[in-house]
Amino acid sequence: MYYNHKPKFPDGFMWGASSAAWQVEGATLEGGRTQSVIDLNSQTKKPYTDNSIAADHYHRYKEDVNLMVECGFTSYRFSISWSRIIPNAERKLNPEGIAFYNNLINELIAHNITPIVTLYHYDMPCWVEEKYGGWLDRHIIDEFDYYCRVCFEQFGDRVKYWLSINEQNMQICYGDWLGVSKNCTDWFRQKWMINHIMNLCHAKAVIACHELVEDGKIGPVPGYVPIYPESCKPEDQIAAMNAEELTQKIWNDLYAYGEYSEFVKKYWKEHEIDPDIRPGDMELIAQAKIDFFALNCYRSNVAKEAKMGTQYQELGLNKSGRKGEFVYPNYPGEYALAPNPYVQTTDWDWEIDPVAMRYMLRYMNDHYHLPMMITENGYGAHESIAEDGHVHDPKRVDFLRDQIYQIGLAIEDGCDVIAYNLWSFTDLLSTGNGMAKRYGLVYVNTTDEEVLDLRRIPKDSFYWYSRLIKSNGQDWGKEM
Ligand code: BGP
Repeated sequence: MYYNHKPKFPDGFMWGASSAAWQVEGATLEGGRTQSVIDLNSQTKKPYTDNSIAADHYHRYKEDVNLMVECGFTSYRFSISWSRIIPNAERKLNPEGIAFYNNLINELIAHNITPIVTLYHYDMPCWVEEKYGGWLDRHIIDEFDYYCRVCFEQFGDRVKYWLSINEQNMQICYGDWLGVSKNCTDWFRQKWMINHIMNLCHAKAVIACHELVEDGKIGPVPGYVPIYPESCKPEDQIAAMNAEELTQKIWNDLYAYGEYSEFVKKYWKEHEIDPDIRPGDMELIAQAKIDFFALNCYRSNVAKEAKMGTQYQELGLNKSGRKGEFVYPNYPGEYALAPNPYVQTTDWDWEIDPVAMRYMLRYMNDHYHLPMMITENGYGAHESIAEDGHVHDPKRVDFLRDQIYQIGLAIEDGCDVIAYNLWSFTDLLSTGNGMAKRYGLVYVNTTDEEVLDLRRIPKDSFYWYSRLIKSNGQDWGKEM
């Protein structure tokens, strides 16, 4: 990538990183926390370690915040663990859990780091699941509303940026992988009921935030994967549009406009799907006006025509970290995905495509005209400590430089971007690959096979990022 000028980032642009409670905290059964469904899910992903220790952030949050300060962070996006706040069905609050987040928030604020807090990042408490059998029961909407209100009441005096549900679209698209499809007998149809229930949870969170948090702002967190047509064949373009609808636009339209799009209504009709929309639901959704979009973007996709009558093929994620194991899906009559010959890939076959970042920001700006913040973007890799005691991650530096540069170009294009929070600050557990797939600016000394001393070692990318953010996006670390 060649840079011919330095784009300007706005004053007050927030620079930081991201995490999720279940992937970073550990201490899953400490401090009054009870188990969540994703804890159990993580135990089944062998040969990878589970999340019982993770990066041990629960015990080392002060050390972690000190490192953020050293790096120059002005924001930190993390999630609250529902079962740490409300550990059981009696709805009794857990003072130790509340104290943990109060301490973390106070520590951040004391160092001028703005907390950006996700309410739900894949971690439904086991007690909710036991009581209601999972996401299909509408009682969850009230439980979630209660939990969100507790968070707003406890932390809303200091936390002004809130995020509702992390990657609802991905949870619906990859239900098995993220544990949402548990207890479903007909996932193809029931996922749309669950999706509707999640939309109602999201709407309740938005409404409660505006009611309870003075100057509070809240937005959803879609997982965004730009989709390019494989060729200029018109049918490939329609396939790309279908893929875009079925993996992200359906969700974003609802968040922004407060109603289901004609596309999804037609899709339900064609497939005889009843999402179980009840009187009053759409009024509630319409009332929930979001303040911004928080966007997670790692990679891009290529779509091509999938003719009717061709063989159905489900998408297969690369779960091993051995290149070439991703299975491209074929959904007859809708779309197929294909490799992109113009980009490199990671060991998990994720496309390394910085332009996707600019594409996403332009697309979202054009469609929704709302401020945006990046809440995830990063490079997952196999890594270890080098003989000199450091961790050298030149590919991550290249990845981040190229991605952030494209954000700068999107800002020049007119996009209102207010923050960049990469994934992740310390190494933490991957959704399916334990510690084998590392994303951190800071190495955490532990492995899937053995729990080591968990000491923190800033990687080369930490120092590179630090220079960039302390100069508000001017010091790129090499000649431009
Ligand atoms: C996002 C999730 C994160 C995170 C990231 C990387 O979709 O919001 O929780 O894990 O992806 O994914 P993975 O850990 O599978 O590489």
